Amino acid sequence: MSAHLTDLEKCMQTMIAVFHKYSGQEENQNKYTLSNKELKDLLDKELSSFMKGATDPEGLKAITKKLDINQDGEVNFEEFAVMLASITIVCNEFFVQHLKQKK
Ligand SMILES: [Ca+2]
Ligand SMILES: [Ca+2]
Repeated sequence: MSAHLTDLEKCMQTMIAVFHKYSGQEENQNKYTLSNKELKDLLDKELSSFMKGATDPEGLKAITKKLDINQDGEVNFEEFAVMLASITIVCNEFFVQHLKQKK
């Protein structure tokens, strides 16, 4: 099946797979949301270049607070997707700036 997916479809599949890989790490906890610890692990391992220095305890607290739209203390997939979208938008802005400078 995955052989027929486009790059963008694969990207979405990866987002979902990565989220669930970390959201289910803690046994006896909610398998479908990220706790603080699971979020830290995910950011450290999967977004290490983009999140440099952001995962110290204070930085992480600030990130979680911002992400936790429904304020249940955990990050669900919807909240995670919003975070990825925000980071991607910032990356695109850098990319466009870079292209404009090239002219
Ligand atoms: Ca969890
Ligand atoms: Ca939440």
